[in-house]
Amino acid sequence: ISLEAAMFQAVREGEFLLYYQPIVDARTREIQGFETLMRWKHPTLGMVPPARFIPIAETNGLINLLGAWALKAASVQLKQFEEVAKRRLYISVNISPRQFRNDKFLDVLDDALAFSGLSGEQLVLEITEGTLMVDPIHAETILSKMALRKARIAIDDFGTGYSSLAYLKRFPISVLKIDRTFIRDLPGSQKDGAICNAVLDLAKHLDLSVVAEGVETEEQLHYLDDRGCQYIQGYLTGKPMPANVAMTALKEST
Ligand code: G
Ligand code: G
Ligand code: MN
Ligand code: NA
Repeated sequence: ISLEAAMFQAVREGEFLLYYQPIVDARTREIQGFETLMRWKHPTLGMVPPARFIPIAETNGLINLLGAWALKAASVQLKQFEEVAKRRLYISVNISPRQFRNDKFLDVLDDALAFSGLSGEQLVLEITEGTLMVDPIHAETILSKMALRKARIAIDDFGTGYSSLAYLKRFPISVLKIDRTFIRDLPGSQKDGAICNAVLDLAKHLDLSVVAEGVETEEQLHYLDDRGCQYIQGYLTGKPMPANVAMTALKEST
């Protein structure tokens, strides 16, 4: 059977899981929150990477079902993380273009918040520049409704999409996630360094938080910390991990 057909079966069989990657304070390395990353554990194919199944789900619409489940399950999971950590944390969830455009999206968001008891500020929704640019007028409406619920918006893969900086002025955005392609060759690459500095400077003046993605070395972390990047996400400070492993990481982080 095709991968697509297998996905419908996988939903019924409960083969989709959520992994969590720590987002840490660059200076203290204390875990501040987690990005939720979907995984598919197929009985014979093993772990199917999201790069293979998300585009299919985006095409056939299954992303709406999977995404609603992820948002709710991750919100509930965050409550358990907070019990272990005994402090406030946040959860970041990727929202695909099709989910963002879906009429039911705000209901899905309200349902996740009500069911989990999280407050809106504890939820970060990661969208790409492309998602915003498909239909900026519609995006503005949806984003302002999300802002009413206090959910925060992060621009994922910042700097890699086709967009204008004007949207940073127009839309209620809280977080920029610097794409890992700009981090990979730090600290050696002058060009990447200049881009990171420019993003950090822009964020500072617009009062946005910055998360550097794909940080794999101590040198990269120090370079970013020295330039005022407050939050780090990457293999250096934690790979995407199952919830039980994330709980152990939290116990060690607090
Ligand atoms: O975990 P990994 O780095 O393999 O993820 C690859 C890509 O899949 C990420 O860039 C991310 O945007 C996407 N992805 C992972 N989990 C989710 C999810 O729950 N929802 C959506 N829409 N995309 C996801
Ligand atoms: O597009 P998005 O930012 O949602 O993608 C996150 C993806 O980046 C996940 O698939 C995750 O597995 C991957 N990732 C997270 N940290 C690192 C890292 O330090 N290095 C690399 N190469 N990939 C990473
Ligand atoms: Mn992301
Ligand atoms: Na990203």
